[in-house]
Amino acid sequence: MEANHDFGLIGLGTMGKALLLNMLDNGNQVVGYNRTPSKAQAIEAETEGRLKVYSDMEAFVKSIRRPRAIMLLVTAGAATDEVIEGMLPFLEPDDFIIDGGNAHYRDTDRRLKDLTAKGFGFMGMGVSGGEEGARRGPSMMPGGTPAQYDRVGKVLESVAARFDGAPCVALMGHGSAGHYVKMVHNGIEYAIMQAIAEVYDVLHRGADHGVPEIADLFGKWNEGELASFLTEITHVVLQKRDDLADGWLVDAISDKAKAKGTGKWTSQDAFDLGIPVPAIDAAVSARQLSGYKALRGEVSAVQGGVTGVVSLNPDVVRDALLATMLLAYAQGLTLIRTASLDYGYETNLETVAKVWRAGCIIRSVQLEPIRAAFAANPDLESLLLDAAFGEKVRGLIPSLRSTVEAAVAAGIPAPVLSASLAYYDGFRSVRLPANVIQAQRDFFGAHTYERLDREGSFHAHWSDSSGQ
Ligand code: NBP
Repeated sequence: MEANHDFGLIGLGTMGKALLLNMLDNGNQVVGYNRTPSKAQAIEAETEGRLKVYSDMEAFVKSIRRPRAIMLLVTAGAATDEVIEGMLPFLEPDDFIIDGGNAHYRDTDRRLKDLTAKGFGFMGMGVSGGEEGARRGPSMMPGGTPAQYDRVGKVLESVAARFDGAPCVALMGHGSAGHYVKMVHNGIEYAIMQAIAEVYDVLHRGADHGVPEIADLFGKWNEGELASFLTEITHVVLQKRDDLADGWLVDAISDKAKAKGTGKWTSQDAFDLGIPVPAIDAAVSARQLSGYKALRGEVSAVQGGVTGVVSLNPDVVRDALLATMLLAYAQGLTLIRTASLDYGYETNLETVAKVWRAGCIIRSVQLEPIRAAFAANPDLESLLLDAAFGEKVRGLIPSLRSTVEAAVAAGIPAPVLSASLAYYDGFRSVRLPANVIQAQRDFFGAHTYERLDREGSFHAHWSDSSGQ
């Protein structure tokens, strides 16, 4: 059989099919594989012979020129291992696999080690933008070596989203850096989505604004500093009428949100690294709490429901949302910085902000100034230390504080807005009450404490502290 393709893609589900069609449209010699033959045939029929799609792995692999480059877009976890195992017998030295699924970065580390030992190349790559992004231009976050990137850079750059002409794909660093950056991208996504939902709740339940009014606000906000993919789609979502009943679709949708785990992984890894990302933690918990719909009903029957009223100028709420969005980026990027140092990724944060400016779910007009902040100081430990970013956040904080105060007073939960404010207040506190924690730990566990006025570890005999 003649090998007449340059790039193969396995897994033509939502993302894989869209990305492969995008590659095809951009002049790449690509070939597809899908496990279920009927889907493979349907895609071939749809593309009227322009695309070959196999469901025979050997024939698929052999149709690609050596050394081969094959991308996977299958469900993360066991399915990815299964697909890799299934293709190994047909691979030859120097063939190269790119996993574009949402793999956990530790799985990527493992696969990289295993496949390198077997003489194959392997790269973990985050892909963001959903189906529409994959079809029209995603943001892509590969990890690996410059030589590996060179092997696939051309095809990736031909399909990536563009910002001011620059493709939204670049090397995120060594090893599993690409999947790490994608994981944190998703963590930030969780925080911003939840913040938008909280703002909706404050306006809807608290301030009695109707769905169309809130839709108009999001439309207006999307023309200014809040312009972002998530603001834009919220504007569209809130304008959608229900096809099955009277009213707005959003009112008919169950208030239980599901999750696939990338937000939780971000929090878990941030805990391991000792980096606070409280907005992401709060967003993960909020989704989990939303799942307890029946229990919420029972507790509400016993404790009473939310009855408070919020009186706020919508511009204040807008600024609260913008502050929260900026603080979510700040938390996520500090986490990536630490992971890069601890895991040896050598990630360039300017490059991360660069590829997030278009194509991905967390794209917003705020990412260009963030890129500029890291261009000016690549080692910036916190965006709050950048003069322009810091000044912007400082100006928005009174609005965030008013919004959180109003939500708290009304009994409307706003966990991400509140956690973001506490993050900001925590970092601008020269003195925090952790002295009390140190004292308590020393009291019950003789864990010792440090002092402000001298070096060393100290232990107090607390039980004889009768006033001395
Ligand atoms: P889908 O569920 O739409 O498609 C999954 C694909 O994996 C199908 O082609 C399926 O083949 C294939 N597959 C599975 Br499942 N098990 C397989 C196996 N054992 N052997 C061979 N093929 C197998 O997922 P998707 O939404 O396209 O997501 C794909 C990846 O991209 C995931 O890792 C996801 O986390 C990531 N991602 C998704 C999005 C998004 O917005 N959906 C965004 C960014 C990243 P079949 O047709 O035979 O069942």
